[in-house]
Order: sequence, then C-alpha cells, then structure tokens
Amino acid sequence: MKTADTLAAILGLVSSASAHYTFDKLLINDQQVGGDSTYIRKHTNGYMPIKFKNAPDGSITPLDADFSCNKGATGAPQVITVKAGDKIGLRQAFGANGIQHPGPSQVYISPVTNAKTDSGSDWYKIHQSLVCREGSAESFKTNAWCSWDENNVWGVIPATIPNGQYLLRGEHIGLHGAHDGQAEFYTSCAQIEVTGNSAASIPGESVKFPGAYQVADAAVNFSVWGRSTSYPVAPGPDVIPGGTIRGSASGAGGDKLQTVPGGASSGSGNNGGGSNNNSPAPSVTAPSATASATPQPTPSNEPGNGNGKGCGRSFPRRAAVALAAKIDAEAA
Ligand SMILES: [Cu+2]
Repeated sequence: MKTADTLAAILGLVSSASAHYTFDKLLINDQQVGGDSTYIRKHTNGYMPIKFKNAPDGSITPLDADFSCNKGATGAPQVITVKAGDKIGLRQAFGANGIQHPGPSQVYISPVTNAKTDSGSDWYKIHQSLVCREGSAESFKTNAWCSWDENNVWGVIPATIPNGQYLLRGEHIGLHGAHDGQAEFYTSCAQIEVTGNSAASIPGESVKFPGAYQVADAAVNFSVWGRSTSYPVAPGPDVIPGGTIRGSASGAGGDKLQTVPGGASSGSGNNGGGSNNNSPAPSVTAPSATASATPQPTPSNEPGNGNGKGCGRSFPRRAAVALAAKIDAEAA
C-alpha cells in the first residue's frame, strides 16, 4: 500500500474514532420522552468505551460485573410504559453527534421485578442491527453499517414477551480496533414496563452480562481493514422470536427490518407492528444475518490502532504520517 493510501486509512480511523459517546436520552417512536437520565440509568464511565484490551483508565472490560448497564450504573427515577411495536431508542448524550464507528448495535432486555432497583440477570436479545448498504470494502469501514451517523441505538418492543418490567440494554460495538482485540463497547440501560401483551414467557435463548461476550469471539475480533464486505457473525445470542433484525450481514436488501418468526404473539395478533403508525413495518422473512456467511478474507495490510489506547485521544496528523510511513516500511 502506498503511504498516501495508508495515511488516508489512518486518518479515516482517527477521524471516525474521534467522538466517543454514551446514551442518556430515551426516544419512543423517535420522540424524546423525559430529560437526561429520566429513564436511562446514569453510570460513571462518561463517554469512555469498554474494552477487553487497553481499556481507558477508569473504564471496565466486558468481563466486569458492571458490563450489564455500564460502570457504577444506578437506578433512574422513572420507568417508561411501552407496548409491542413501539420503537425505543437510546440517544447519545453530549450533543448526539452520531455514531461514527463501524459496527453492529444490539438491544437486550432482562425481566425484573422492579426496574428502578433490580440489576437484571437473564438477558434476551430483541434487536440486532447490522449492515444496511451493500457496497465496497471502503464503505464497510463507515456508512455501510446501519447505525453509522445515527444518534441512537434502537429496537422494537416485541409482541412475544410477557407484560411487566424490564431493563432494556442498548449497545453499540465499534469494530475499528477489533482486529487488534480492541473492539469498543458502548452501553446504557433503560427502565421499561411492557403492557398490552399476552405472552406467558420469553421465547429464545438468554445470556448473562458479563459472560455473553468472550475475548476470543469472532464477532468482536473482526477486521474492517481488509477486503471484507460482509459481517457473517453477530455478537452474543440469536435474536429471540418476535425480535427484529435490521439490515443483514452484507447489506444486501438494504435498510430493512425483519421480525424473527415464532413465539406466541400478543392479543393484537400480529408481529408487533400493528399498534403504532410510526413503527417500522415488520416482514415475516426469515433473517439472513448468518445465512450468507462467507469466510472473512485475510487483510493484507492493517493499520494499527493508533495510540494503542484505542480512539478518542489526540492523535495528531504528524503522528499519523509517521505511522503510515512505518507501516509501509514494514510492509515493503
Ligand atoms: Cu471510540
């Protein structure tokens, strides 16, 4: 690779990594409800990412007990009432400048007795966001991902879960450093109460946080810096029946939302989209996130992760130029 190309890649990495984020505002059907941290639990990790390796000073790893709702999370004052088909989003704090890290988003729920005080135990994935724009290896580093530049992580309340209180955990994983074991995890928990459903139990597989993600998982060691145009893996468990998958592994089919078949539906008798005009129209097509899996090509030239602490610290262009030259010298 020419130094200029390597430099472009590094600067792309740095700029795409310059804004860390966290989530503190709740959106219901794209409208904010409450203020900062009214329904979303405050934590003490600021906008710093959670990482397996080289976690920023003061942050945690995905193996830490606090990985469920982020470091030091404490109960929020209110619980929001929602129903099947509601689109629920966790919006960025600090100006909501958009997610500019390539990678998937997940939404999990854990049933609790008291959403203001309980910490959750069994977590079910109700939404998975993948790739929405089929394209090049270049766009796979940026806006091929559904969540690119969006200011919130969102999912849809399934019709297949019982009424009651839950913690709802939104998460985005930045993969720009994942080739070096430095995937970045951003997560916060909202407090919800589901009403109007008739399901007696939650379908599908549950996981624990910590525990759902391990350091060697393919989904969090995936390189976006090679020739890959597909993400044939997803972090954690399958989305439960009645949950939703946005996009696909390769982006083929575009930005579409698919409802995972199965599960007992609620009294309203559909897949969760019927009760709200604003909710995306679900389809009954089976998800294809893993169906089109292809082996990941071995990257020929991967830039390092800058300063070794991941992104978000100052990384002057001069240093990028020096690093680009060094990478090319080593590759030559
Ligand atoms: Cu970052």
